[in-house]
Amino acid sequence: MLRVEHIGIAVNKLSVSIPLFEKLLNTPCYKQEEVDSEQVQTAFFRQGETKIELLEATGPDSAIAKFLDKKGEGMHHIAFEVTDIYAEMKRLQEEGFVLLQETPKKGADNKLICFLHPKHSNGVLIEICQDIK
Ligand code: CMX
Repeated sequence: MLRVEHIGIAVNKLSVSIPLFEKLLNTPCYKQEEVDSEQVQTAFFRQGETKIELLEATGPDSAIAKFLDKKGEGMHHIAFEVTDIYAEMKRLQEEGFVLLQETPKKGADNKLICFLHPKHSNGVLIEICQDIK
């Protein structure tokens, strides 16, 4: 793992949380992007070497909608950048972690991504990601 690439935070309304995080971080939201496959609308902030990703659900079947229903707003996942996502998925599987995808999928911010089930990582949803070149 190279670094924490971003921290994902589930929010009810980006229209409320974007100005809140702009004030908190004292930096503008630099990008918003809808990810149809995940049924989410995202908003990104740079914070030094890492990013904050706010996530609003765009449909009832979204993982974010389910998370908000169950737990309410808050930290949703930590994403680690990797150099070779296929090799890292193989390594993590061999170490006993449970991958939520068999092959990487396209995520926000031009990335290939894969999630690990939180039940096998101390209740923390982990994403690994790699830039699509
Ligand atoms: N962090 C920690 N625990 C979580 C969690 C999260 N983000 N989301 C769910 N859980 C917990 C649930 O509370 C539940 O705990 P209990 O068994 O103690 O009740 C457990 O994980 C399993 O939950 P589940 O009801 O069996 O399954 P869900 O339908 O809630 O799915 C998960 C959970 C992680 C498998 C699903 O959310 C998933 O596949 N996530 C990956 C994709 C994703 O999160 N996409 C949105 C972000 C996209 C982006 O960043 O662009």
